[in-house]
Amino acid sequence: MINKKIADIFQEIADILEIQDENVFRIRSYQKAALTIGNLASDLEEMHKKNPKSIKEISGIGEDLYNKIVEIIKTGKCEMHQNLLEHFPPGLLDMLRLRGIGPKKVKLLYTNLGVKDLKELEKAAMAGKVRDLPGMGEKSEREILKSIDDVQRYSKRTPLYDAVQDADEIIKYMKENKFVKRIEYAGSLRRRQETIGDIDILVCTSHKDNTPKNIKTIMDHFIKYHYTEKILAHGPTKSSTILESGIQVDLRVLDEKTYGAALHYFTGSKAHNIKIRDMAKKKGLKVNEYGVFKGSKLVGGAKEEDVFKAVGLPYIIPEIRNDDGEIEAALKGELPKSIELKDIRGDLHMHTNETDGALDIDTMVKGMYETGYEYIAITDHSKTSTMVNGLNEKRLLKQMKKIDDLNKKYKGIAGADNREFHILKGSEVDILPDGSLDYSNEILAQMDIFPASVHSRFNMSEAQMTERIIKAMRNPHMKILGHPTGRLINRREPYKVDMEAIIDAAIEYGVALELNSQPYRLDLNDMYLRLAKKKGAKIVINTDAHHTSQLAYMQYGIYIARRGWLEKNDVLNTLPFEKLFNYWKKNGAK
Ligand code: DGT
Ligand code: CA
Ligand code: CA
Ligand code: ZN
Repeated sequence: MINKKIADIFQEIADILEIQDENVFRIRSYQKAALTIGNLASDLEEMHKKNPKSIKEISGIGEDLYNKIVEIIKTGKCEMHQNLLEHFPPGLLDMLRLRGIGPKKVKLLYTNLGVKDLKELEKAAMAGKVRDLPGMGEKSEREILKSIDDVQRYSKRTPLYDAVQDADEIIKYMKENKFVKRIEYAGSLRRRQETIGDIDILVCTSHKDNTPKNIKTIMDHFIKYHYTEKILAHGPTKSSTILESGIQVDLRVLDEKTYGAALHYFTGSKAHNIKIRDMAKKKGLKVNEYGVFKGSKLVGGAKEEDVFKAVGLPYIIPEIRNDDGEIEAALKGELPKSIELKDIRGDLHMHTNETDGALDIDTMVKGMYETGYEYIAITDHSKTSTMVNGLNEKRLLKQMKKIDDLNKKYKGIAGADNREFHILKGSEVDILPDGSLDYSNEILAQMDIFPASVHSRFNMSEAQMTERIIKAMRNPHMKILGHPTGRLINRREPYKVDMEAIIDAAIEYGVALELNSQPYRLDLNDMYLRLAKKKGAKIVINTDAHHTSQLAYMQYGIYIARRGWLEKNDVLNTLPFEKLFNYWKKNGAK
């Protein structure tokens, strides 16, 4: 229907006129026309064909608007609209797509900050420049950043966590087809990269079922998936769609006889594949997505291991297939013995509804107990974080008392099933801009453990930020640096900090670096984790849970830890309770 197009053009005219501060009545007439046409039941093109006069009878459509409607029906364009666009930064209109941003706010942002598009606005908001404008504040600044992220979803890479939700759901749905013998994801998703370009799904059928007719039923089932927004390709063995969430899904169907070779190939990374292929060539073999070949004879490929075996390598986990040393390490027999979820014995960072968590302490502790951990730490925000109702000393001490009671209670429970369960007293203590911690040493000394984190003044210079954090690490009570770079995936850049210097200081002062498992943090990232390990720093993997449902985020921390080549020994919360505290006694501040 042409109505939508006409309504959109009129709305855009109204928006531009409003940003340009034109006559209010003129603006309103375009706005009203856009609204009316948008809600019109009959098609304007049809009306024009049958009885053009009937268009003029629509309320609010005078001679001038009528002519424009006819112009758009005939030419697809409106000259006045085109003229307006020519003298107008086009990015300003994108800003109108943000929640809570109308033409008035766009004008405010444009005239005061000179921002001409979403990118410049994002930069200004991240630098904290938006909050000081009249009618804005910290909250609207945050809202703008969040909204920019939403708008850009289509063009941006999807965070791992979001892609996994989509992929798991579609896999569950695909299993309804009886020819699907095995189904799993490949590509960057299987390698657990922190963001995903598109989802690659591989379906394996038995050899007997691998007929064009059967495969067609799989493909037809796939494109009928309820959350499909667009079908990009619908082929005999490969189809691609875009889901409502905006992410693309590529699905391929394979025969069990060569499934392993395909799984290896489509897991990538591309650079890893190329190196494997070249190694095979040197051995007189050919490796590709169809199998391992000697001449034209298929000599392997049912299992992924066949590919590695063919080139004389042990199995390499997907998370490190990035051609940044894994093949060399495998040749030397020096692959990491990668950490696994079951190695984790405790979680040392979580919040309750005393600050910004969703649940009370009893519920959080109960959820934690049920995970089977040996120890947990309650770490609500400290007093300077007033926006999240950070605990002053009085409330903190009261919470500590409550933890004493809970420990007594759980000792009873733990006694029954003969397991250890320790609830530790802590806080997520703000590292203040001057590098001091948000409670006195006297208070800090009463805590068992606490991550200390930067939550304010992100815009310091690199030297200042590095100095700030290192000064905090010199505090003899500090044992964990929380989310060390402060980044939020797709939403907020890390603050500027010399991470190598931080890692060195962490080793010197016996401070562990946190791997925060919140899906949009994953902070430290894989690259820094690998550097930290190489230098000899210790890591703690925490969930920073604000709800019991977030305890499951530990898995995401583990994915990233594996990508960072971490082993059990690199991660302190794989230690039993006594050993953990002995470690800190021995390696604590000097
Ligand atoms: P993404 O989707 O951008 O997050 O990253 P990937 O790694 O999932 O890349 P994608 O979806 O383009 O392709 C999936 C895998 O297929 C990739 O990891 C390796 C393999 N692959 C794709 N193109 C090539 C190629 O030209 N050569 C080789 N050797 N492998 C390729
Ligand atoms: Ca992909
Ligand atoms: Ca793909
Ligand atoms: Zn925090």
